[in-house]
Amino acid sequence: MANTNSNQSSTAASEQKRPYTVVKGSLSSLAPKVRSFIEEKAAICQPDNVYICDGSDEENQQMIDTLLENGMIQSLPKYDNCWLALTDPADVARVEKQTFIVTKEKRQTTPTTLNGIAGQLAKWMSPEEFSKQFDERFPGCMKGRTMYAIPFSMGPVGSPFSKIGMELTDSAYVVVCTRIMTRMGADVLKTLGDGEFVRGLHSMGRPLPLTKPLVNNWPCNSEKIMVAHIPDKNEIASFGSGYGGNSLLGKKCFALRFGGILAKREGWLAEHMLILGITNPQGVKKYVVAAFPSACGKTNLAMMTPSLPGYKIECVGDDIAWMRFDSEGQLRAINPEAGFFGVAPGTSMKTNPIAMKLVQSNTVFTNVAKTSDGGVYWKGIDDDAVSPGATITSWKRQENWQPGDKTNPAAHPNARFCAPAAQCPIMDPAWEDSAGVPIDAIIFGGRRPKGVPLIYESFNWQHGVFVGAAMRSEATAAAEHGGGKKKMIMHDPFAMRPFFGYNFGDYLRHWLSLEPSPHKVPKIFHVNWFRTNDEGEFLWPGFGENVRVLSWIMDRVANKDVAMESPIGLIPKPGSLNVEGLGDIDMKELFSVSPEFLRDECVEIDKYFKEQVNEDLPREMWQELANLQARAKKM
Ligand code: GTP
Ligand code: SPV
Ligand code: MN
Repeated sequence: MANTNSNQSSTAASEQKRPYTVVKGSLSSLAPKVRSFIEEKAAICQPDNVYICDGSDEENQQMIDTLLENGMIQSLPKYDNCWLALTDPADVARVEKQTFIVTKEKRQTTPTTLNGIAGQLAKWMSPEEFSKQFDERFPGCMKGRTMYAIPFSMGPVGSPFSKIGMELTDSAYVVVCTRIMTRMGADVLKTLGDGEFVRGLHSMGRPLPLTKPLVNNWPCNSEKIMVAHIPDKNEIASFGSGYGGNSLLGKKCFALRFGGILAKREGWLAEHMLILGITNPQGVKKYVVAAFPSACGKTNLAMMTPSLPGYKIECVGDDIAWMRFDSEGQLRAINPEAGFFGVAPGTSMKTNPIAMKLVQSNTVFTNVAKTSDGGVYWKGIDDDAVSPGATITSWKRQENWQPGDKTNPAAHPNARFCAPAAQCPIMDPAWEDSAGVPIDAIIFGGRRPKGVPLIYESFNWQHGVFVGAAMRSEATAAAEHGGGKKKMIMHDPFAMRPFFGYNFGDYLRHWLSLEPSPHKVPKIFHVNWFRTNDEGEFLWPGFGENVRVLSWIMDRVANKDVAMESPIGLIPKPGSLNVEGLGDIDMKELFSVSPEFLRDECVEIDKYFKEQVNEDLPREMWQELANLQARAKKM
């Protein structure tokens, strides 16, 4: 008894000594590892308050109230429980150049590059350098603010494939969005017990009192952004940005970069892929995954409303897939997320009616425009989004914004909606099944205005891995590339360039290693919805019409004889791709592959492999490149 008492009084004494107040929850009720993580980071960041999140509705309301008070969000009374955040224009996307993996050896992170050329495939930082950069940023970074401790699960709470993380952040916006994007709250702590978890530390980097005024009431420190991953310590440290993948640490940092490292070690896959189920008019259902670079159509495909009668699409996930082979050798996928952080511009009842229905409630919009009757607006939204007489205020708060103003877009091109998956009208019945859904096809794709056909199939698994490795796509607004010009065609292998957590050469070897029996590896395809004519107009209508391509893929999965060889891969035999009712489509141009294009492409891939992967590139990839070169030569 005496012992217990003295313990209690010493705990009480040390709690008094703490320079911060625990305003919600209690440290003493936490498992030792969780508690010491919070205490250790709070001692460094020096917040005024510590708030341990339980994920409840009341708590969420408190966050919303805080954000309203701080002018960080506005209400959108046209909808139900929807909010608009407008950021500092210096903080609008992921920052690729400031994202690092911290390992002892550089080669664990980055492939060997040619003659010291800067690596683009995962940026390395040494532990010493990290320590220095950390000390320049984090000590005292939360002064005057509240540190929120968010327990979250990637994947359904308690499922054997799920993984738990804890994010400490000084942004209530991050709390609100993490509650949408993950399973978050008290249940997670219960399931975790004193187990291991991924440790995320995030700060906007604007302690109080401010040394200069905020822009747009949005705290950030854009000159000092750093998103660092320390796999050896299971830690992520993110500073200076409140936006998307920089601040919602469960998403790209945890589920892709750390997920990838674990997946390599344990023989599974963590990929930047949507997961969907497609049922054809005969009632056959298949699941496919697709990897397209950021802002290249994953969300749209995952929620597609098929134009062909009798087809049904159901959504499992729109951004990240965790996949493993089961004991029968069947590849199975789960979506580790619980929400969508989707691109708003371009979304309409015509292109993505499901998303339009999804965002009518419980949604946080970021950097879209607002109508005077409390609705949202962006480029490509339906005309009736603006009620008669209503005016538009742009994301930069420019009032009376006029449609047609091209210099100042209404919404930022990377404006996003953040909405709970559970309320998506076409979620697949198995979307939370912890066994995952069986995957029968893997699709790669990108924005290729020239040269690349609408659809082709790889000759085999090894060739498919090469197709992934050789992926290129037009740069988009989803990331700040640092100097990257808008319309540049960039390499984006597996749509993972910004998300590799370890050496890309090892990543390729991992993919190649998955082929042998008992694994039944899925067929691999490549699609391109974005080919244009000389006027720059899309040759393919896209969106709901993409079901025609998925239908051909289903035929191939069923081993139907509908493909023929071309130098780039297997393409549809004439008449096998259903284009009935599409009107004037230039099929010849859509499928043409010119020898000049293919030869130039080979030169470019060769240069990239040499410069960026060099000695680390698996021999099989050089062999596939040589095969492609040979096929191009014969044309
Ligand atoms: P991230 O969330 O950044 O990973 O992007 P994503 O891959 O989910 O891309 P998303 O589906 O949000 O699409 C990005 C943009 O491409 C939107 O503006 C869409 O309207 C547009 N888009 C999507 N699918 C198609 C298509 O089939 N054809 C055309 N022309 N545009 C499309
Ligand atoms: C992407 O860029 O691929 C996204 C958005 O899905 S973010 O969460 O910001 O990474
Ligand atoms: Mn993405």
